[in-house]
Amino acid sequence: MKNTDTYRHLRGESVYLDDIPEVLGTLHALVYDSPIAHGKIKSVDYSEAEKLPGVIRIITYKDIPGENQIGAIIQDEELFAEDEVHFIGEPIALIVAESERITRDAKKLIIVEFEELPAIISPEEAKEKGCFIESPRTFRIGNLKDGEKNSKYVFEGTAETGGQEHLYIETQGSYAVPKENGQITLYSSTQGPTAVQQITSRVLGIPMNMIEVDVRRLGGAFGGKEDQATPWAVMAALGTHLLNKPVKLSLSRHDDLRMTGKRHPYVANYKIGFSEDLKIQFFDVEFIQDAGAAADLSPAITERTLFHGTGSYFIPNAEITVFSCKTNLPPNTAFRGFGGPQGFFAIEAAVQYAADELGIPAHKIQKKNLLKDGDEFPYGQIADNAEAIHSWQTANTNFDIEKTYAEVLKFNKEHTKFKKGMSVTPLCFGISFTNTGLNQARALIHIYTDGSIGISTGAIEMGQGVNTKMKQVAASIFSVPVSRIKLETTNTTRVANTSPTAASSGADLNGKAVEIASNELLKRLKETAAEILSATVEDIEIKNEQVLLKGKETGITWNKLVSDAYWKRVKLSEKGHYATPEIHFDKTKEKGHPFVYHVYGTSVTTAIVDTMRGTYEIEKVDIVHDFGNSMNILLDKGQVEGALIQGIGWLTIEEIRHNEKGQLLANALSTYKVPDIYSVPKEVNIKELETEGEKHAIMKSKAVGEPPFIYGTGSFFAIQNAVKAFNPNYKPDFKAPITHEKVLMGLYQD
Ligand code: LUZ
Ligand code: MOS
Repeated sequence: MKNTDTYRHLRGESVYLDDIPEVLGTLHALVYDSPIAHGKIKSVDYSEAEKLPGVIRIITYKDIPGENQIGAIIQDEELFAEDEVHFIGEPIALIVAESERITRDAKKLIIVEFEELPAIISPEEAKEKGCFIESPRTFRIGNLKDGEKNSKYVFEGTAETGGQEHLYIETQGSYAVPKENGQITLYSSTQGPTAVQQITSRVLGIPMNMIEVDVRRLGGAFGGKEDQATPWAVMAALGTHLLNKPVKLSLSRHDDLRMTGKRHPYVANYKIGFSEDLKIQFFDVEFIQDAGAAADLSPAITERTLFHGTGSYFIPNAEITVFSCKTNLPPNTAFRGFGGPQGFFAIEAAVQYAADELGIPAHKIQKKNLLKDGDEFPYGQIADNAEAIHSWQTANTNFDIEKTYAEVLKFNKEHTKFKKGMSVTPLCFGISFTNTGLNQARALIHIYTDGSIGISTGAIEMGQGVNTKMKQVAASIFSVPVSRIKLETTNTTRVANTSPTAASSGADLNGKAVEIASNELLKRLKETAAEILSATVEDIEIKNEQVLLKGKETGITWNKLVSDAYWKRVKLSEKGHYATPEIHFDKTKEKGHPFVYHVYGTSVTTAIVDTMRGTYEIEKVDIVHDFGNSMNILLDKGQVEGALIQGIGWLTIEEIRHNEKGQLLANALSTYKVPDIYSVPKEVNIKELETEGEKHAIMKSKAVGEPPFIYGTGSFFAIQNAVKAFNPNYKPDFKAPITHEKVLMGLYQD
């Protein structure tokens, strides 16, 4: 089944924030932001800007009726800077005018004087100076000393990953419309409508029930709108609150690139030990995370790095520490994988480095250390239904890892102008918000008297197809065609206290809530049918819009049943509430059972490098992925392909750079290269791992949004291996991204 939005997307008919018709009298807003990375605000002069015809008001922290505070996990971030600025792009004021054009002209007339302070641009410097977002956290299993004792080979090294721009096609934005009595309807391109509502309430000093957040869909998000959609919505709402007029704030691409956070860059320093037979005996790793100037979601992202510090391997003795470091850059934020990919890269770099030193292919080490049932993760959870070995073996059966490797060797013997490299990537990704309390969702279902169905959930449609999945859940329970079901906007008045659509859990959590509500309604309708037919409920079935009694047609259609139920005054609306069972985590011990299940998989990547130019292509990626029992293989394969290419982009060509003043150099699509059609592997094969499906996943169909991002890891090592095949003097540095320039330098390093 296709994504039910596809037809309208292709015709340009789908409605995004900018497509909402503006109410007459709508004002437009633009943010005036800090041009320096760190400093004191000495003086501000808005007078010239205020005089410009069409400028309605310039709003600063002084106009905030509630708290000037937008921090969600830690309250350490002002909406508008008061005395000090901490990064380039930090909002200082909001210009509200009759048109967007006027706001831009007014911005040029604002004069602010700063006293510049030293800026910290590197996380290592922040660590040395003790600038942290929170105290470092460590996960431990076994004992490193035992591990060292049992090790024949010990290696030490460093692995680094860079930032990444989300590049959602729809930039951040919001539109606030005043309603009677000070109420506000807030349209926002957000993954977290409740977060927007909470923070707006805090800043405006009005209760949450005065603010209705409504979201039709997003033009992409990738984590960038989990937390960082909030400030723009709060600003629009503040404008509306102060002026009693509709206010729209939609970021230009340049403003969005400059002002919003990215994926967190990490530096990992590790020590790893192996027994004679190449079993990992210990892994001691310290991650230095660049959090930017405020906490944002960094404490949660730190957690997911800790949880994925041992990758897909069982390591009996491990110590994983993350230092979340405060720098003078825009606060980094959620991005598909949420700290997990950075963890995976470090352990895979350690394994690859060890393999290089030992003169063997990395897959020989990987294969020996895969997780199996009964193995303990460093956070205390015991692996069950582990598919690491199964997916590896299935990859081997279908794609013959040794043969692929032998072919690469053979190619490299016969060619010098081009060299190839291959790499295997095992995947094991934990599903559930690591903050246990967030693992809940609600759905509201109405069956109308004509038999059509309307569903509201807390899930945000951002192109991933969650609405299609919600329709599938209800359609299968009611046995009606999907076309009879409408997915309503995500709206905090209909479904309250939503968790963000994040952590790959949108379909699971909201789908389960739809399932619960649908089953309740179905039960009621069956009881009604039993009453009409003077039969027992157990003998009633509803199938293909017909009521069956003991398997035989009764002539009662779905429409008639619904209508009769209404006239019998049966409740045709239901709210479902789902809370993930079995999960818990004790932060004081750093142990528990945080994930309801894990997603596994194995990918095999082959890359080819042009040894004269340093350019490369990903030739092929063969994937065996654990979908559980996919409820929609088209959508799910789309997620795997998209995540794979986004992962490849992160580790190969996407390079976030700042100058020493903290200015973003990669500030446009001319200076920040994202994957295009040429970056896409020439061949991608995705095979479904055969499993029984997962009972805690919606319709046994496992979460799929983030896990396959990890498959991109293989591109880095495959390219690096190709360079090694050309230049025996090459000293790989395990610093991602491995850009074409870096490859060229590596090819001719001596
Ligand atoms: N967001 C969050 C996430 O708040 N908690 C998580 O565990 C998470 N994981 C992945 C992506 N977003
Ligand atoms: Mo996310 S990284 O918003 O699941």
